[in-house]
Amino acid sequence: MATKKTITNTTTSPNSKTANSELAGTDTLDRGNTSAKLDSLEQFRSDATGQALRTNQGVKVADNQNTLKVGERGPSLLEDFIMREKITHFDHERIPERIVHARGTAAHGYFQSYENHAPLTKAAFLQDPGKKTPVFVRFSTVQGPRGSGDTVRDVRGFAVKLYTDEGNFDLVGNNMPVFFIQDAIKFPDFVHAVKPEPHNEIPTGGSAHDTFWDFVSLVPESAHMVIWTMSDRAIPKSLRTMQGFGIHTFRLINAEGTSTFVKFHWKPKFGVCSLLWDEAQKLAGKDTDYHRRDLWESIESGDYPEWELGVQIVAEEDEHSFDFDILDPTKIIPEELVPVTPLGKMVLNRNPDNFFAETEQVAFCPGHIVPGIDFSNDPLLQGRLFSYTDTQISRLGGPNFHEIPINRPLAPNHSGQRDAQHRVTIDKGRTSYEPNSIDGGWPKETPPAPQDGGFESYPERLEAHKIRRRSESFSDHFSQARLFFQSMSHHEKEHIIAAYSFELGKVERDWIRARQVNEILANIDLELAARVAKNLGLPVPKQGTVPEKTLSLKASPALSQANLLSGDIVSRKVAILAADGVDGGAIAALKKALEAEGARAKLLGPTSAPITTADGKSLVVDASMEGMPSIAFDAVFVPGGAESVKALSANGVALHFLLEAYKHLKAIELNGEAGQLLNALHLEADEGLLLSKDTKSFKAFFAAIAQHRVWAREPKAKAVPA
Ligand code: HDD
Repeated sequence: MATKKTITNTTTSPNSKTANSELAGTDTLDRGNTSAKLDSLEQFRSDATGQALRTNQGVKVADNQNTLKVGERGPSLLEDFIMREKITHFDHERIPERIVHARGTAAHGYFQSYENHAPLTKAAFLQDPGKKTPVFVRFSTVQGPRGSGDTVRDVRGFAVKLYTDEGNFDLVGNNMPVFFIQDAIKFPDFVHAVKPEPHNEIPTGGSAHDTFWDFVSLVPESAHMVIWTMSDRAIPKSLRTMQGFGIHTFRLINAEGTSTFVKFHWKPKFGVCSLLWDEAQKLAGKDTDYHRRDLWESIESGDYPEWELGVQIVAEEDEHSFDFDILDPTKIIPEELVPVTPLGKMVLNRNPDNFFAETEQVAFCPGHIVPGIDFSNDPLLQGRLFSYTDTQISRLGGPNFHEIPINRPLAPNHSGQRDAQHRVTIDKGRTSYEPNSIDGGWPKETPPAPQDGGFESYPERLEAHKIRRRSESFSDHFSQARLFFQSMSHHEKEHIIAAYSFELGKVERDWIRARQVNEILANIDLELAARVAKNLGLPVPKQGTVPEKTLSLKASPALSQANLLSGDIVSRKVAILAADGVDGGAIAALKKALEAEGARAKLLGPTSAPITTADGKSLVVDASMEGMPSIAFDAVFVPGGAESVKALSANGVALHFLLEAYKHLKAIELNGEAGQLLNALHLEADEGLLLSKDTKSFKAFFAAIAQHRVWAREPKAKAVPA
């Protein structure tokens, strides 16, 4: 007994102060408001509240501290079934991570149709505007392992599972509308090239390495997708500020059996915007979970991420009326040619209860469709239909992964399929075959809609030779990459040039750099090729190697993020920098104005200790300036108050905070005496660095925040060492 007492005393109750501060300490950027955070953490423990600790066989455990031993100091006994069960289970806690898209985060929500889309599709979830169809959405990066950073330069997965009344429909897309390859047989080659190199498993979470650039410079069909990954789209500000795309052309089928080709689009309510490369790199170190945390916190605080689902519709008879093939997954249909028709909205309003059970075990498959939706012959999609179920068999340990709660359809499933590893259902009765006469023939086939809703494939008529060949209509690899580049705003073009220069600068082999510049970039755009060549010290190419095809469209404004902002400041985060002697009235006025716009403020002090205002009031700060760096905010406000401003002028952390926000082109307002900080910072006011005398109106400040960045400042800000 004596031994047990000693050891029990050294363990820490999960509700003790030490345990609580350890939990709070895992939060790299946000150490403010610990008790509120812990309250919200408690809900995730509730299922064991008031329950005895038991073994998996239901036996109550009397001692969870000590192995069964021969005497207090003797060897442990093999008969200790409690210890062995615990360790055995622990030893097998990990399952294989996804070969791609391993790093992810997810949320629950619903989809609601705007109206009855019966003329387009018989899919029930697109018919009744009153119906809320549950969804589970998993966002991911592609290259890095499960523990890699959120803000790396990469494609983001955007996988949506809709639990419709007619079965699960998975729309397994990305935040970019095209893909690297045209045929699924090239997927393992592409993935082997982009993944960390096999000899030293470097780099984690990025594509700036030889094998990736070797492959893409040899495979021109990747040119269009690679320019998207070199653009700001590959460093989204948040998961809720990304567009999503189904990429492939699909079919929608109505009750009369009419088929229409469609491309799926998700448009975010919060607008489309990105990090700057310097921010993305810093965040990858300072807060690996930056996107995960933002999604989680936005849902907890009621800023529900929302997207509009739309489709580009192409009638069957127009299949061949474009200067590209609509079956080619490396091509977009420009929105200027076929606008997006809105179908409904998706809202994410609930965080998962358990990461492993839901986010890790969810199994998506592009082959999960419902009546009213069908595939096209896109050869990439056709291959995907096989790969996803196959991968779950090793990842989730067998073919019964559809029984895991997060994968279960809401619609009942009586398939006659039986047994196999991890079978959970206790199938009753004696028949597991069809037809049968013992169970009255049940379960029976269902005739297709419009009567009863059995799935029927679109009876497309096909007549051709069995061959391994790529269609000639898939052979133009550069026109749309050029269209993309030429549709960018000035700053977006500059970022693309910088990204190619950065990535290729990390490539060790000269011939790979040169091939990418001469055989890929020069065929996209000569200015792009010349600028990158110059940055790499390579000869500037005079012309491309492939004759340029003239497209009917010169630019597509819908491709530029500059045209995709939300126009408001809802859920934007503003840092207020203050020290003792601050003008408390200015803080209150700003907070009130931000609240009215749906934006958020955090008060940051020199340390985490409360500060005292000029009129003697004590203010609790949300964090210290070091604890929550400027990269976690959209804008900065410095209130007046002579003493506070004097203290900030002499505080290196505060000055760095402001310089970094300036460098990252954020809106900054210096109020009252805080205007004096301009001298200490050696900066000049501009359209987003504002000086204000009073707090009557924050109109100019909020307008600058709504612009997301002060782009005009970018050339100047590059010279600022922050
Ligand atoms: Fe894939 C996962 C998206 C081509 C094979 N893919 C995966 C996920 C997304 C995509 C978002 C993560 C799903 C989740 O969150 O669990 N993949 C795409 C898109 C593609 C694409 C948009 C092209 C348009 N994928 C693709 C091809 C193949 C695969 C051509 C194989 C032939 N993808 C897989 C996979 C994964 C996967 C190996 C890994 C884990 C999983 O499926 O469940 O089967």
